[in-house]
Amino acid sequence: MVEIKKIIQAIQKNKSFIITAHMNLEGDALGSELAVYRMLKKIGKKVSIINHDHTPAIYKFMPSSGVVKNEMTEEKVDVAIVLDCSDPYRPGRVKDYLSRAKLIINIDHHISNTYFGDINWVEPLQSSTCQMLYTLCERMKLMDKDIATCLYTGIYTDTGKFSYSNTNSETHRVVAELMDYKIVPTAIHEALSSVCVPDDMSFISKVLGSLQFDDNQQICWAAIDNWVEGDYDLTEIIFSVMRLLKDVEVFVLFKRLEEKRIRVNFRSRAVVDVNRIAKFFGGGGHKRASGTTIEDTLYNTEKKVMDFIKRFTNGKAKRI
Ligand SMILES: [Mn+2]
Repeated sequence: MVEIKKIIQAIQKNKSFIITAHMNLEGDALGSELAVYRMLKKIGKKVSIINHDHTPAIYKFMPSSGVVKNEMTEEKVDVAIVLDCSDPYRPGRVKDYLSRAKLIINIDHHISNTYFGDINWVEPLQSSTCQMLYTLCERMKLMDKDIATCLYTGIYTDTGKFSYSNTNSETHRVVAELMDYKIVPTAIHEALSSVCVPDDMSFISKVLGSLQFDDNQQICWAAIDNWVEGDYDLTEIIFSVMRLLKDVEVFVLFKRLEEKRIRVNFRSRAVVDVNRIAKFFGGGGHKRASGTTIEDTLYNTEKKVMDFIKRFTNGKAKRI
């Protein structure tokens, strides 16, 4: 692994760093950022985390979560470390700050990664960016309980609590090592499982009441015209209920963020490559989880995406 060596050298040689990850922060993005932040702090580097979005409430239990900023105050910085991002647009507004860095390090596990950095460490077979960072952290001999807590959180969320197909023996070996640092998995599980407030429940029930299906009942979707980004991200909750449907292969959520700005999330159970579907519409991600944002009305977006998926799967998602 030549890239990991280059990254360690770049960290040792340079003094000031910014860290960022993708918009719509989740466990792997934040866990990666906070782990790298603490690693760099431990060896005396000047470092800040800058994100497009505010930190969702459920992740505030992570050590150092309070240091995250939304604006960059530094004029120049030696290195920008971009985590869990398949392309340089995923950090949203923070993309404009990347030119203030002399060097960009791209660490990611998305198969759709565009190798946009000066150093690109990309491993699509790894469950999460946090699983990759475990190796970096151990090589640098910087692991401690707080870093282990952040890394465990990212692996836990990106593997759907160790249930998705990206979970392999290496994932469990890494988690076993992390547990040796006396992290408290039950507390992490509790923090990540208490994920909404009463108002969210009625919203979720309306979405579930509006689910639509293709003729073969293998594709399930919902078009939501009043999506509000609240304290809690309801996307995964809704998908987790949709996944209870036997024999459904593809799950899609259309979320109207603005009149002509629709976030589309794709999930598949076992067969359909939803990364290819997202890519067709300018997005990306993984084979089993991907997304894109489309500048059009909710009605038009739903129609063109669903037409495409039905053609793509030939009406028989199981046989693809
Ligand atoms: Mn990830």
